[in-house]
Amino acid sequence: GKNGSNSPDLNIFSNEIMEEIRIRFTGKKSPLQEWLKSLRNIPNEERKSAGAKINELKSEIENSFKSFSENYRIQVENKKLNSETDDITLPLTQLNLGSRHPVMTVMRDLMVPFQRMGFSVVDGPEMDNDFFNFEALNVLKDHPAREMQDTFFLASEWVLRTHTSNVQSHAMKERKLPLKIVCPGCVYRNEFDMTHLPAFRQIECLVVDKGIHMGHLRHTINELLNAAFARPVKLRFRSSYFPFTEPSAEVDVECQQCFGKGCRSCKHTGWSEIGGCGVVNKKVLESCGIDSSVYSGIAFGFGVDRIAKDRFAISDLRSLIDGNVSFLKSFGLV
Ligand code: FA5
Repeated sequence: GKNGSNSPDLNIFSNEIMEEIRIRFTGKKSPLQEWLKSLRNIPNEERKSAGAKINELKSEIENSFKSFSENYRIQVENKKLNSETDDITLPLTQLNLGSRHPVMTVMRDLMVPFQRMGFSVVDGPEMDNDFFNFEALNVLKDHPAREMQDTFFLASEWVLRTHTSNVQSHAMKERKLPLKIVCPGCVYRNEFDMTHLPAFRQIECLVVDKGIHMGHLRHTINELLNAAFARPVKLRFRSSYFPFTEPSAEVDVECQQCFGKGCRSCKHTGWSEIGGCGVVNKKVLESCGIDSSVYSGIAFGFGVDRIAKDRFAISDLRSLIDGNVSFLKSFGLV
């Protein structure tokens, strides 16, 4: 080493060179080994102490080589570390994982049975002509049913769709029969309170084929809602009115907080309204050019945000959209 010290000079010595030197001094052909061999030529009484001395010398040499190579390793490592700019010893900052929005959790879960039952997923325009959102669905101008949905009007004949039922009219006019479609999407209404959002999501379902009836409707709704709530739920079909279905019903799910007993969340009714359904009105089939003496259809449209509200016991729908991160984080990755 430099100045007689044991610290290796990285520029002069490499590990390979040092190894060569070590072998020369302690290896099989080294003078040390020769001395050990020549021990047999000296008298018995001196052999033991001479052997011990040679071995002592040998281990001294080996130790200094060992400490040299250890120092060498440390220096190489330090040189490498000093040349690196990343400090791998810094503690990790906490990873900020996101969480799944409860409405997306419901949306994901309720699509599963549709996949299994072989439905096609169909998209529709959020900005649509009055014709598809209303007229084609038998919601005529001046019809009081127009008042049922607070419409955002755009230019002249254009509206923000008030329900995903507009996809029904597009599909029946533009697609080949039979139809077996499901349409998830955003819809818009001019209202805002604890149970009403101005922009919310619906899931629409439409089946048009020969021999389709109420039984298919009930079964499909059952499958869908059990998946959407991730547990079996009790349903109630309440007779109602929609211009595009006849007969029509509103679907209620047993309140998931009081299980029918009545509480504040269900306004003491024991039930929560989720959506509407019915057998497609013959007038609608005919106006879309479908022969209603051959084909029949069923349809329903549910509020996805309302399902999320009930499933996760959220008291105010508005908390789904006000961007409070700690509220959203409380759902984790459901
Ligand atoms: C309709 O929109 C019909 N198109 C449903 C339908 C489809 C009936 C096919 C028959 C055949 P309604 O206006 O009741 O119906 O809305 C359906 C559901 O959307 C409601 O039950 C509710 O769960 C949800 N919903 C309605 N308005 C809002 C709102 N402002 N915010 C959140 N959810 C809403």
